[in-house]
Amino acid sequence: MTQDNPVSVSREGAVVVLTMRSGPVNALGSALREALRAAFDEAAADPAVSAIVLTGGGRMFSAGADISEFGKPQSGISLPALLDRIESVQKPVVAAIHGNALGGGLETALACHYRVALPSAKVGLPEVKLGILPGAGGTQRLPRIVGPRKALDVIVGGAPIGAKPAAEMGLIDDLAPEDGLVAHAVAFAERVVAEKRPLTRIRDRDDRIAEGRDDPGLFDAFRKENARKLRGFEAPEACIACIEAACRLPFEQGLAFEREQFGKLVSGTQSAAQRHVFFAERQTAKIPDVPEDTAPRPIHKVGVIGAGTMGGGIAMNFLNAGIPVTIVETRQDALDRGLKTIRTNYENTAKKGRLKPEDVETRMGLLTPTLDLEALRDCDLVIEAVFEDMGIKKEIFSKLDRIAKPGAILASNTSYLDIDAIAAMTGRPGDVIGMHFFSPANVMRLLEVVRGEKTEKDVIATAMQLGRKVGKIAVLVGVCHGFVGNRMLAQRQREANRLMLEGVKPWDVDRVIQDFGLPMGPFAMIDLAGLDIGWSRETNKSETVRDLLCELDRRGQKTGAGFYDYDASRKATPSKVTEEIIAKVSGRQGVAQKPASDGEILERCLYPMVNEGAKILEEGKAIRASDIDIVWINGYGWPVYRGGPMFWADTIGLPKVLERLRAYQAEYGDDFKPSALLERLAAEGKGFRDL
Ligand code: TC6
Repeated sequence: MTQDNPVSVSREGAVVVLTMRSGPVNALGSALREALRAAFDEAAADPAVSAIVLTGGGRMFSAGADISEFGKPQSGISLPALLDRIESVQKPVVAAIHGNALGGGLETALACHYRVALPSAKVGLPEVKLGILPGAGGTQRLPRIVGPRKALDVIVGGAPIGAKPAAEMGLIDDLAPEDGLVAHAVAFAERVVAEKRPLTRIRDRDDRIAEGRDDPGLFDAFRKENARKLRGFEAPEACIACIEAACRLPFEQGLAFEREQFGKLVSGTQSAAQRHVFFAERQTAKIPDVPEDTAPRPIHKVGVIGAGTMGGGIAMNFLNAGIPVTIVETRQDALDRGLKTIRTNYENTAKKGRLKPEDVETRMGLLTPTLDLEALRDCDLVIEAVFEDMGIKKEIFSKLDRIAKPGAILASNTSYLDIDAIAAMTGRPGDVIGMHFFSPANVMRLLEVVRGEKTEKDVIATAMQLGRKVGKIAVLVGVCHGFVGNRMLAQRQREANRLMLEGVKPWDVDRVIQDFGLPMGPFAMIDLAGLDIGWSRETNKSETVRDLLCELDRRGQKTGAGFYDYDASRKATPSKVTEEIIAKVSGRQGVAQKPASDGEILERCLYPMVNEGAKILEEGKAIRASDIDIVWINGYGWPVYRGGPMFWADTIGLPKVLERLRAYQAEYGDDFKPSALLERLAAEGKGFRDL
């Protein structure tokens, strides 16, 4: 075998050990599949070989099919054909699993006659998250070992499971000691040979699928239970149908059904979108002028200024990761309230069984509350999370400049304000950065890391890595009003308001946006956040719908009414009062009343966002279009199956987006003026993907 053969072969007595060695995750690309076929053929044909152990070199067994090959012409043996070959070998084949066996990786292990794993290993079928299904027999083999009910959880849920619970389900035959996987698997294989055990093929089993035949209602029950979570996604239903088929059809016919379903999904837009998101998430970590080996500054202690909803949520991220936090407030009652909220959050998580009761105390024990800003002097990172007032922020940063130790990173959680102006208040602007968390900050995955003009590279590297360490997806953005997420959101809000004044009901705008796949529409979102953010009775001009709603104390969900009326369980119903207010304001402003189709509502709300995204790229405020997609998916609930606003625009085709923007520009003016980048890409027949 040549040196770069992705399968290495060794012998332990009469047992052959095949080790996959391909890239960081042993993705089953065409070269590895071909090499496995050759190695299995050779070992099967060699009379001196009694059994075969298949294992992975490096960090894991295998992360599955090579995702980058999907949507391209296939070369070499297909994965299903390879697995047929492995299953038909007339000698025991034992998979020896460490790290991960995911997707096609686990399907490969399921085609082996036995599976041995380290207790620390994880197995799973996460294909559904890529908008596809386990298309190499996984939907047919898994239910035959674990039963259809568990198979639904594993395949439709997509979350990996530990080797121990997998062993309890019968998915793993034997657990090996952490330091002796291959030796254990070889001994296992030798025992199978010595005992002359018949070769078990999962395809031949049908005891476990009886559960699905006896209780066919279990599939509909599962559909109903998960309807909300699965709304809009195509792959989960296809997965369920395949598992149903496994219970109903002979193995070969079930496989054929699975192939057909897989083919439809893999060539569809949803899967393309979800694969785009997989790679886009990983891209965010790559910053062209900040080399990957840039040494981050050590962060042993974090300071948070402000114990309100934001500050408390931010602090929890670090406490959860075991990093001590000093939290500062200006008044004792506000500090007490903030601490109580954090404790209650932890206690509620513990009640749900997601946190050990003793961990509540461990985490609270890492938190030091204080009214004294000077207490931040030993912090390696200080995050300011007070309300959005430039004057106050400037004052805090000039104080921090005096208090914080040299080298400490000074961050602001501002959602809109100019980081450079804040940094200018210090004598160390290179240490200043924006860390914009999204509310609730302990839950939302997005972190916009805002790079100021003078921010040092190692400060950027530290913020990005720390974000990932505390479980966030960190995206680097530049200084501009609202950064990436809120800057684009403002476009949608402006157009939603315009539609409203033209007589389109807020609930119709919300319905269209929600049907598109976002968790809620613009008006429901304002009701949730509170209409009075940035509004006060003193400065009220009674000119806008919001002013008038606030005057009536309709400040959103928290007051039981906003654009909608809310009952005690916060269920929203359309409001006549709101309708009257809208009619009054639009009458006063002389806005012509004009109905809009659902299609127009969608275009007018979302195309200006895409256009703004293009301006953000033009100005270099985001590194790449896919970073914008990640912001919208993780910060605002943009449906993953639509791949983010920029990917979505590509699927529509930029010439069409451009043409509609121009049409709206003719009617409504320059709010719809297409960006130069959009014009250029459309003219060149390109998309954001080509940047
Ligand atoms: C399938 O199997 C379908 C079967 C049916 C067929 C008929 N392919 O995530 P990391 C890359 S579908 C190609 O940073 P970690 C990744 O992009 C597949 N590339 O590492 C990154 O590249 P970069 C079902 C892949 O340790 C590098 O490897 N399987 C694949 O944080 C390192 O990855 C899955 O959905 C792949 N399958 O996490 C599992 N996987 O360095 C997908 C990774 O150029 N993978 N890469 O940026 C994962 O969830 C994670 O990679 C992990 C390791 C948990 C395995």
